[in-house]
Amino acid sequence: MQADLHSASAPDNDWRARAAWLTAALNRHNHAYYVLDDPSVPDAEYDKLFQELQALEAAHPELQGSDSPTQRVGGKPLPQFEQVRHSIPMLSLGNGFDDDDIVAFDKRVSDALGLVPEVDYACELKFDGLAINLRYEDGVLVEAATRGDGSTGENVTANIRTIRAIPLRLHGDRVPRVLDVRGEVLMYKDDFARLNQRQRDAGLKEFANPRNAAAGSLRQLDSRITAQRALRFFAYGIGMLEGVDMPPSHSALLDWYMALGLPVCKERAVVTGAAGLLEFFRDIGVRRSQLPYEIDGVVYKVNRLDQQLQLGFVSRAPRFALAHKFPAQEALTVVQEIEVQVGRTGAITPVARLAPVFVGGVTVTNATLHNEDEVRRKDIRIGDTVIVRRAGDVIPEVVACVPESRPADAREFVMPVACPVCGSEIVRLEDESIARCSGGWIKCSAQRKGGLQHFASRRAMDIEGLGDQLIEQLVDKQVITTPADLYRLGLTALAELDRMAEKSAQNVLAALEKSKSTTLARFIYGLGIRHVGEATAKELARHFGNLDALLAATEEQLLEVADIGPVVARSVLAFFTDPLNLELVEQLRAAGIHWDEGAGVEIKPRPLLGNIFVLTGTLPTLSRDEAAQMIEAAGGKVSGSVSKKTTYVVAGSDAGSKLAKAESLGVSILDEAGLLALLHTAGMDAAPATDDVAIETSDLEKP
Ligand code: 5U1
Repeated sequence: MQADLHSASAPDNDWRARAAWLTAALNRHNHAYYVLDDPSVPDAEYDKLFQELQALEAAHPELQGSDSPTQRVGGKPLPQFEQVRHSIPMLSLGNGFDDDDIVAFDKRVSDALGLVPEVDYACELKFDGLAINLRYEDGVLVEAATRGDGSTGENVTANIRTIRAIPLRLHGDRVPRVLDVRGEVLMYKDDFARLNQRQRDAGLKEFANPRNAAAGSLRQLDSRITAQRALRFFAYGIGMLEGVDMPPSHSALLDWYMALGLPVCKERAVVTGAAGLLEFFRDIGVRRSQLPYEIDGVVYKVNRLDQQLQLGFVSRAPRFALAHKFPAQEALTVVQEIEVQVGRTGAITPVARLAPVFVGGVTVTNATLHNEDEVRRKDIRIGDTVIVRRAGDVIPEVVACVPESRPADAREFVMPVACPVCGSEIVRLEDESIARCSGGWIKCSAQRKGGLQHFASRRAMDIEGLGDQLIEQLVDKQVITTPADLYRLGLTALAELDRMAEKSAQNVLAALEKSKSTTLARFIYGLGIRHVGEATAKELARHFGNLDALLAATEEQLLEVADIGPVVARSVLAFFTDPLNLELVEQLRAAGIHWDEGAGVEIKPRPLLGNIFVLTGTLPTLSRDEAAQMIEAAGGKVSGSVSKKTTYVVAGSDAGSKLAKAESLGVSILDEAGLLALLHTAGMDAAPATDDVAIETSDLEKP
């Protein structure tokens, strides 16, 4: 029976049937969300079904099939990845960079096929991710391996099973005996930004780009960490196939994959000849920045399988395929001036004004230099020739200068003493890398604009139609000063702005009204408290449950919130003790901003609060990062040096001077087993926290 999710006739009297129904329903919802890109139920509904299935499986473990959606949460950490030999090697692709390369490719192909004047090609995207082989036997996912060197990869099955886009069981009536699906694991740009925000909030290292984040997430020995990372997958190739005939063309293969329930990217086309290839390339190039994931080019494959076989291979790449790469995203240009920009927290960022240069499809005239120390470290001077990099949508940055090209009159950057916007003094605290305008948002319109733009942004109050330029106008014309003023705006004031028709003004007012119904987490995030990113705002909302409890929180109480350390706690406290901020909060509440209060106060246990640990030497099974995560999850702090304040030194093999110092100071010394026992006694699960550790990943998987 194909029971409808919402149907009252869904079986619930018989637990076995109910579990089967829940499994099917959850798998269907995963497919709708991750493969069809068309969610079928709200998240809360999905969670309810998921929890019901989990409870049923806990009561009747024999129900827990390997394709159950509950099996995507990750399992015990592996000591290492096993090696897997690919039955058919995973090949790489030849590259083309300009129109001539593509015309030459098409000519090579049509000449080799003889008498074929115009060849049909399947065109698709070249994802900036990690190539993977998925082995399905009788429709069940049995093994997943990285590309590795093409012949041998690593067994990452446990991690791959956590990716909801990947079906654990294939659908339909043409399920083969054996199928190797090849494709790419990647991370969407939005998910990458959220992950890095979480890394920042937790004081952890950020990932350089979505590809590194995807690679780092997939190459985790602890699949519970992978399960926390939003990874995606697109299928684009095939290895072994048994039990079903090979489809006659590449496009038919991808259609079949879709029928099997595998995710296939919808950005694909079948075109004819070199002209068709170049048209596809240009079309994707124009839309590249709007795609939700990063790509570094497109891929062309001769569409007909018999023709592919006829063409064969050269060394490790097929003759029938080519990657057409986008131009390099780095370029050389000259720094004409270095000016400073003022951010919403008053942060002063040096910005290089550049001689216009074409990088990765756009003309760049400005690039961030991050902060004064970076300018000195990279030794960038006005007049220098520099390398500019543009990665996806990220603000272009100056990577390095070319010292040989430095002119004699190159000038050093001098940090101004006064804010270029409001004239207030620029100050830089001793232990901070960032200089700031001391004007605050009352005096400094740049901070006002930044704060309002942040408040209205999608992840905060999500006020649609209230864009950055509109806010700039409203501030410049002194129509608004604070976020509370937004809710006092009327049709006349808005309609008087440049380029604002009455209909658009009405839309903005409707969006403002809609934004009043929000969540506590969005509201806290929207306030723009320093060091409070989205993840911290969520933690604060979850922990305190209502705004008044947060407003009344002491520093000690703030420190009890998961992942909040002294710097964040002091920043939150300072924000909520400033009378102007308190008045703003009250005005916003009075304007009608509301959320569901008292969603439950969840206080995570922090049994090791106040204990300082130092890790030294190599532990037998845990990495230092893992041990540190476990300690911090239990409320302990990890320090780099031993002192009288140290509570425990955790020592592994080859521990050196830190161990000796601990002995001389009489500090308690634990080995790994001792640490695990301590965590166990403290009631903490002896497993690394599933939160994030940024792992430096090399370009291991890239052909
Ligand atoms: N889209 C796509 N990416 N990609 C990468 N197709 C594709 N095919 C590949 C590779 C390495 O290889 C086969 C042509 C062998």
